[in-house]
Amino acid sequence: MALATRPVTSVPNDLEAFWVPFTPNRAFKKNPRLIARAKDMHYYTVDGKAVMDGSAGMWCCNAGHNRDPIVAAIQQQAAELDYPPAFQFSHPKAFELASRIAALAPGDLDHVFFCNSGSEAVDTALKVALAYNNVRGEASRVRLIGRERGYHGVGFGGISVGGIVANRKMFGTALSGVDHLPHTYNREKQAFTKGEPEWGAHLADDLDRLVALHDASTIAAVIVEPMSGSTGVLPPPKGYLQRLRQICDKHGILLIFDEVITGFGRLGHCFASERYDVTPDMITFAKGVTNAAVPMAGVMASKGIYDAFMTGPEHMVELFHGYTYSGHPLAAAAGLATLDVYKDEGLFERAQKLEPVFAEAMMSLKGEPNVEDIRTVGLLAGIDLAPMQGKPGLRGYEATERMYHDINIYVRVAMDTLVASPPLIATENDIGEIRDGIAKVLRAVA
Ligand code: PXG
Repeated sequence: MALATRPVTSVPNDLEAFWVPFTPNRAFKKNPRLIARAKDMHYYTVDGKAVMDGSAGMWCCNAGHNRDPIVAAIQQQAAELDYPPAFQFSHPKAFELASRIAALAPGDLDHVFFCNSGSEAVDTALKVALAYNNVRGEASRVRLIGRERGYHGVGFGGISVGGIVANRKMFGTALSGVDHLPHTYNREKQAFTKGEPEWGAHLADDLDRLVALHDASTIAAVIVEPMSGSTGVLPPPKGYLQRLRQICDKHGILLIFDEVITGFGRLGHCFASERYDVTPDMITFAKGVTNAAVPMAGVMASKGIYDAFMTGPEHMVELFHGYTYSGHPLAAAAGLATLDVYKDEGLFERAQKLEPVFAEAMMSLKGEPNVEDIRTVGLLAGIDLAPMQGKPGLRGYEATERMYHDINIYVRVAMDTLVASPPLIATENDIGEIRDGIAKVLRAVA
């Protein structure tokens, strides 16, 4: 039976128990937005409407939804091996996937530590940075540097180095010894830029200021998203990441790229690191690695970092860290099938080819009501809307409601910014449809 004509999942009659994450629960439960199923570019709501997915879920279903080879791989794995112990034992597919990811990684990032979410990957990378400095005899390097407007998940490590105020202010002081670089967005200098803005590389020099303040001997690592996603798509200014790399090298500071969003094709390469020709010491990834079909994330570390731990008695654990579900068989199977789809369908190259078409389509929304800025890079666009007077976030929330209930399109909204990041399988027609859908939404909330 065709997907859209199958009977729909029933609507639950009690929405109270589920505390919905990052969602206004009372408003949601009065008028819920429930998805029953998905295929390729579309979601299908519980009452059977097709909704164009303009954001690949939450930047994660890069190959489109419910892809047959990925579904089959998960089904087969579930029947074969549900779970082996993740510590002191493992299973073949975890090794196979790690090798495949290492082969895709830039430079000598040859080792993969598996986690289950981007937040865990970030906390893992920060812990590895601290522990690495211990094992190499530089235990005084305890400070971690993040950046304003950065999003690194919701663990205590991630919110500490992160720079989104609402995610931090309710949760005490989190980690101590953290400092932040300035963010790189300046509307006056950068408004309506396609790709990386010309202005702003000098902002990386602020790391020199932090080194002067704290001394390099106290700083373990700098973590940044090569392109800040959650805060509304802020591509790095031209030359900024190279400069950050140089300053880190000068002072023996590790550089971590959080590629949870940018990994697996979003910017037209497997990793943003490739697009910008800057190799960090660690990369965190999640989302696209399994096309979001099973939760999985990880950290890629350089050979130098991994080797530094491989000392001491061989029967002893080298890094006291890991998760029950690190490298879970269902995730590993989904990951292997996903990497095959990316390769067989040339989806990263496809994203690269579509970038100018997508940028043009998104920029053509300039002039629609309340549009204050549009930024595009890869298959990503951030569209800032003027907030309603005295009610920041309300226009954005209304956009989320209207698009689901009336317009049959979905794009992610953060406060008053709309973010489009379509699956990499999108056709030029799909991009046109997403563009027109967004235009309707903008007029509906004018
Ligand atoms: N780092 C980055 C750069 C992220 O974007 C995380 C870490 C955390 O991943 P987990 O798997 O713990 O959620 C993220 C997640 C949005 C949005 O629309 C962004 C994320 C998640 C949900 C929504 O801005 N990014």
